[in-house]
Amino acid sequence: KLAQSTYKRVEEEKKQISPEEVKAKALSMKKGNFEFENALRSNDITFICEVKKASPSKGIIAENFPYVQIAKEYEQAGAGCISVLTEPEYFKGDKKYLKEISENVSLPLIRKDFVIDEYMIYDGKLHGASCVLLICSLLSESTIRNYIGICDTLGISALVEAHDEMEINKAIRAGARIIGVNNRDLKTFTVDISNSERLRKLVPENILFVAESGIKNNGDIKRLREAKVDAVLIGETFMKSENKKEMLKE
Ligand code: IGP
Repeated sequence: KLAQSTYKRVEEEKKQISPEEVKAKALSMKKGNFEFENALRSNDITFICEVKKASPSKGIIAENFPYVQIAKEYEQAGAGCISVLTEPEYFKGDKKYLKEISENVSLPLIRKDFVIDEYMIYDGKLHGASCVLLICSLLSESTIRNYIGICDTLGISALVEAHDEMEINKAIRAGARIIGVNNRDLKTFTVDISNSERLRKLVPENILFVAESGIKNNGDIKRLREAKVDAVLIGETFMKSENKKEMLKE
Protein backbone atom coordinates (compact mmCIF):
# COMPACT_ATOMS: atom_id res chain seq x y z
CA LYS A 1 0.00 0.00 0.00
CA LEU A 2 2.77 2.42 0.93
CA ALA A 3 4.45 1.75 -2.38
CA GLN A 4 1.33 2.34 -4.46
CA SER A 5 1.66 6.11 -4.45
CA THR A 6 5.36 5.74 -5.25
CA TYR A 7 4.51 3.94 -8.51
CA LYS A 8 2.23 6.82 -9.50
CA ARG A 9 4.72 9.48 -8.48
CA VAL A 10 7.54 7.86 -10.45
CA GLU A 11 5.36 7.48 -13.55
CA GLU A 12 4.50 11.19 -13.34
CA GLU A 13 8.14 12.17 -12.83
CA LYS A 14 9.27 10.11 -15.77
CA LYS A 15 6.83 11.97 -18.01
CA GLN A 16 8.23 15.31 -16.92
CA ILE A 17 11.94 14.59 -16.92
CA SER A 18 13.73 12.22 -19.23
CA PRO A 19 14.93 9.18 -17.26
CA GLU A 20 17.60 8.61 -19.93
CA GLU A 21 18.97 12.05 -19.24
CA VAL A 22 18.98 11.47 -15.49
CA LYS A 23 20.82 8.19 -16.05
CA ALA A 24 23.38 9.79 -18.37
CA LYS A 25 23.98 12.63 -15.92
CA ALA A 26 24.41 10.27 -12.97
CA LEU A 27 26.86 8.13 -14.94
CA SER A 28 28.88 11.20 -15.91
CA MET A 29 29.29 12.19 -12.26
CA LYS A 30 32.36 11.28 -10.28
CA LYS A 31 31.98 7.67 -9.19
CA GLY A 32 31.39 7.25 -5.48
CA ASN A 33 33.75 5.40 -3.17
CA PHE A 34 31.10 3.38 -1.37
CA GLU A 35 31.35 5.90 1.46
CA PHE A 36 28.19 4.69 3.17
CA GLU A 37 29.24 1.09 3.66
CA ASN A 38 32.77 2.16 4.56
CA ALA A 39 31.35 4.31 7.38
CA LEU A 40 29.59 1.22 8.73
CA ARG A 41 32.88 -0.71 8.87
CA SER A 42 34.23 1.34 11.78
CA ASN A 43 35.05 -0.53 14.98
CA ASP A 44 32.17 0.66 17.09
CA ILE A 45 28.48 0.78 16.29
CA THR A 46 27.68 3.48 13.69
CA PHE A 47 24.79 5.88 14.17
CA ILE A 48 22.69 6.54 11.09
CA CYS A 49 20.53 9.51 12.07
CA GLU A 50 17.36 10.23 10.17
CA VAL A 51 15.94 13.54 8.95
CA LYS A 52 12.19 12.90 8.89
CA LYS A 53 9.28 15.30 9.15
CA ALA A 54 6.46 12.76 9.41
CA SER A 55 5.67 9.07 9.28
CA PRO A 56 2.55 6.97 8.62
CA SER A 57 2.61 5.58 12.16
CA LYS A 58 3.26 8.84 14.01
CA GLY A 59 1.89 11.59 11.74
CA ILE A 60 3.79 14.87 11.91
CA ILE A 61 6.92 14.37 14.05
CA ALA A 62 8.43 17.85 13.62
CA GLU A 63 6.25 20.91 12.94
CA ASN A 64 9.37 22.99 12.82
CA PHE A 65 11.66 21.32 10.28
CA PRO A 66 14.96 23.10 9.60
CA TYR A 67 16.33 20.05 7.78
CA VAL A 68 19.83 21.38 6.98
CA GLN A 69 20.25 22.54 10.56
CA ILE A 70 19.13 19.15 11.86
CA ALA A 71 21.64 17.38 9.60
CA LYS A 72 24.43 19.67 10.81
CA GLU A 73 23.53 18.89 14.42
CA TYR A 74 23.72 15.18 13.67
CA GLU A 75 27.14 15.67 12.12
CA GLN A 76 28.40 17.65 15.11
CA ALA A 77 26.97 15.09 17.52
CA GLY A 78 29.04 12.33 15.93
CA ALA A 79 26.67 10.58 13.52
CA GLY A 80 28.36 8.30 10.98
CA CYS A 81 25.73 8.65 8.26
CA ILE A 82 22.47 10.48 7.69
CA SER A 83 19.20 9.11 6.36
CA VAL A 84 17.03 11.61 4.48
CA LEU A 85 13.39 10.87 3.74
CA THR A 86 12.53 11.90 0.19
CA GLU A 87 9.13 10.17 0.06
CA PRO A 88 6.60 13.03 -0.16
CA GLU A 89 3.23 11.45 0.60
CA TYR A 90 3.55 9.57 3.90
CA PHE A 91 6.82 10.95 5.21
CA LYS A 92 6.51 14.51 3.87
CA GLY A 93 9.97 14.18 2.40
CA ASP A 94 11.50 15.92 -0.58
CA LYS A 95 14.46 15.31 -2.89
CA LYS A 96 15.55 18.89 -2.34
CA TYR A 97 16.22 18.04 1.34
CA LEU A 98 18.71 15.42 0.19
CA LYS A 99 20.41 17.76 -2.28
CA GLU A 100 20.72 20.65 0.15
CA ILE A 101 21.94 18.46 2.99
CA SER A 102 24.56 16.95 0.67
CA GLU A 103 25.82 20.46 -0.04
CA ASN A 104 26.09 21.32 3.64
CA VAL A 105 27.35 18.23 5.45
CA SER A 106 30.06 15.77 4.47
CA LEU A 107 28.59 12.57 5.92
CA PRO A 108 27.39 9.80 3.57
CA LEU A 109 23.64 10.05 2.93
CA ILE A 110 21.02 7.42 2.25
CA ARG A 111 18.02 8.35 0.14
CA LYS A 112 15.12 6.99 2.17
CA ASP A 113 12.41 6.19 -0.33
CA PHE A 114 10.76 3.13 -1.81
CA VAL A 115 13.02 2.36 -4.76
CA ILE A 116 10.80 0.58 -7.28
CA ASP A 117 12.43 1.80 -10.48
CA GLU A 118 16.08 2.07 -11.47
CA TYR A 119 15.48 5.71 -12.38
CA MET A 120 15.23 6.42 -8.63
CA ILE A 121 18.77 5.15 -8.09
CA TYR A 122 20.27 7.45 -10.74
CA ASP A 123 18.14 10.30 -9.47
CA GLY A 124 19.33 9.63 -5.91
CA LYS A 125 22.94 9.85 -7.05
CA LEU A 126 22.13 13.15 -8.76
CA HIS A 127 20.75 14.48 -5.50
CA GLY A 128 23.81 13.53 -3.45
CA ALA A 129 22.96 10.06 -2.12
CA SER A 130 25.74 7.56 -1.29
CA CYS A 131 23.17 4.84 -0.61
CA VAL A 132 19.64 3.83 -1.58
CA LEU A 133 17.06 1.66 0.14
CA LEU A 134 15.92 -1.61 -1.46
CA ILE A 135 13.00 -3.21 0.34
CA CYS A 136 12.77 -7.00 0.02
CA SER A 137 8.99 -7.13 0.22
CA LEU A 138 8.67 -4.82 -2.81
CA LEU A 139 11.32 -6.27 -5.12
CA SER A 140 12.15 -9.67 -6.56
CA GLU A 141 15.49 -11.29 -5.86
CA SER A 142 16.67 -10.69 -9.42
CA THR A 143 15.60 -7.04 -9.32
CA ILE A 144 17.52 -6.52 -6.07
CA ARG A 145 20.60 -8.12 -7.65
CA ASN A 146 20.21 -5.95 -10.73
CA TYR A 147 19.77 -2.74 -8.67
CA ILE A 148 22.84 -3.54 -6.58
CA GLY A 149 24.71 -3.82 -9.88
CA ILE A 150 23.53 -0.33 -10.86
CA CYS A 151 24.66 1.01 -7.49
CA ASP A 152 28.06 -0.60 -8.07
CA THR A 153 28.53 1.24 -11.37
CA LEU A 154 27.78 4.51 -9.54
CA GLY A 155 30.00 3.69 -6.55
CA ILE A 156 27.10 3.91 -4.11
CA SER A 157 25.73 1.42 -1.59
CA ALA A 158 22.42 -0.39 -1.24
CA LEU A 159 20.75 -1.01 2.10
CA VAL A 160 18.59 -4.07 1.59
CA GLU A 161 15.74 -4.08 4.09
CA ALA A 162 14.34 -7.33 5.44
CA HIS A 163 11.76 -8.06 8.06
CA ASP A 164 11.85 -11.79 8.57
CA GLU A 165 13.92 -14.90 7.98
CA MET A 166 12.72 -15.46 4.42
CA GLU A 167 13.57 -11.91 3.42
CA ILE A 168 16.99 -12.18 5.06
CA ASN A 169 17.76 -15.20 2.90
CA LYS A 170 16.47 -13.42 -0.17
CA ALA A 171 18.74 -10.43 0.57
CA ILE A 172 21.77 -12.69 1.04
CA ARG A 173 21.07 -14.58 -2.21
CA ALA A 174 20.67 -11.27 -4.06
CA GLY A 175 24.20 -10.29 -3.00
CA ALA A 176 23.39 -7.64 -0.39
CA ARG A 177 26.46 -6.19 1.35
CA ILE A 178 24.31 -4.27 3.84
CA ILE A 179 21.17 -5.77 5.33
CA GLY A 180 18.82 -3.67 7.42
CA VAL A 181 16.26 -5.25 9.69
CA ASN A 182 13.23 -3.12 10.30
CA ASN A 183 12.00 -3.58 13.86
CA ARG A 184 8.73 -2.04 12.78
CA ASP A 185 6.24 -4.33 11.11
CA LEU A 186 5.09 -2.22 8.15
CA LYS A 187 1.68 -3.88 8.22
CA THR A 188 0.86 -3.47 11.91
CA PHE A 189 3.35 -0.71 12.87
CA THR A 190 4.32 -2.58 16.04
CA VAL A 191 8.02 -2.36 16.95
CA ASP A 192 10.18 -5.03 18.53
CA ILE A 193 13.94 -4.68 18.86
CA SER A 194 14.37 -8.37 19.48
CA ASN A 195 13.59 -8.77 15.77
CA SER A 196 17.08 -7.41 15.03
CA GLU A 197 18.69 -9.49 17.77
CA ARG A 198 17.12 -12.66 16.45
CA LEU A 199 17.83 -12.06 12.75
CA ARG A 200 21.41 -10.88 13.32
CA LYS A 201 22.41 -14.49 13.90
CA LEU A 202 21.26 -15.47 10.41
CA VAL A 203 23.49 -12.97 8.65
CA PRO A 204 27.17 -13.82 8.00
CA GLU A 205 29.69 -11.52 9.71
CA ASN A 206 31.01 -10.18 6.41
CA ILE A 207 27.63 -8.65 5.58
CA LEU A 208 26.97 -5.35 7.37
CA PHE A 209 23.91 -5.37 9.59
CA VAL A 210 21.74 -2.37 10.45
CA ALA A 211 19.04 -2.37 13.13
CA GLU A 212 16.26 0.01 12.12
CA SER A 213 13.34 1.66 13.86
CA GLY A 214 11.92 1.94 17.36
CA ILE A 215 15.27 2.57 19.08
CA LYS A 216 14.56 4.77 22.09
CA ASN A 217 17.42 4.83 24.59
CA ASN A 218 20.89 3.75 25.60
CA GLY A 219 19.54 0.47 26.89
CA ASP A 220 18.32 -0.41 23.40
CA ILE A 221 21.69 0.54 21.93
CA LYS A 222 23.54 -1.55 24.51
CA ARG A 223 21.43 -4.58 23.57
CA LEU A 224 22.07 -4.08 19.87
CA ARG A 225 25.79 -3.58 20.43
CA GLU A 226 25.88 -6.87 22.31
CA ALA A 227 24.00 -8.50 19.43
CA LYS A 228 26.89 -7.31 17.18
CA VAL A 229 24.93 -5.07 14.86
CA ASP A 230 27.17 -2.75 12.82
CA ALA A 231 24.83 0.23 12.83
CA VAL A 232 21.59 1.58 14.22
CA LEU A 233 19.16 3.72 12.23
CA ILE A 234 17.33 6.16 14.47
CA GLY A 235 14.67 8.63 13.38
CA GLU A 236 11.91 9.72 15.72
CA THR A 237 13.91 9.58 18.95
CA PHE A 238 16.57 11.93 17.55
CA MET A 239 14.10 14.18 15.75
CA LYS A 240 12.42 14.80 19.09
CA SER A 241 15.54 15.21 21.21
CA GLU A 242 16.61 18.78 21.98
CA ASN A 243 20.17 17.77 22.66
CA LYS A 244 21.39 15.43 19.97
CA LYS A 245 24.95 15.42 21.35
CA GLU A 246 23.71 13.95 24.65
CA MET A 247 22.00 11.09 22.81
CA LEU A 248 25.07 9.96 20.89
CA LYS A 249 27.31 9.88 23.96
CA GLU A 250 27.75 6.49 25.55
C1 IGP B 1 13.65 5.12 11.59
P1 IGP B 1 12.35 5.39 13.89
O1 IGP B 1 11.36 4.49 14.59
O2 IGP B 1 13.63 5.52 14.64
O3 IGP B 1 11.77 6.73 13.54
O4 IGP B 1 12.66 4.64 12.48
C2 IGP B 1 13.66 4.28 10.29
O5 IGP B 1 14.07 2.99 10.62
C3 IGP B 1 12.30 4.28 9.62
O6 IGP B 1 12.00 5.58 9.26
C4 IGP B 1 12.24 3.38 8.40
C5 IGP B 1 11.65 3.66 7.14
C6 IGP B 1 11.81 2.49 6.36
C7 IGP B 1 11.03 4.74 6.59
C8 IGP B 1 12.71 2.10 8.32
N1 IGP B 1 12.45 1.58 7.10
C9 IGP B 1 11.37 2.42 5.04
C10 IGP B 1 10.58 4.67 5.27
C11 IGP B 1 10.77 3.53 4.51
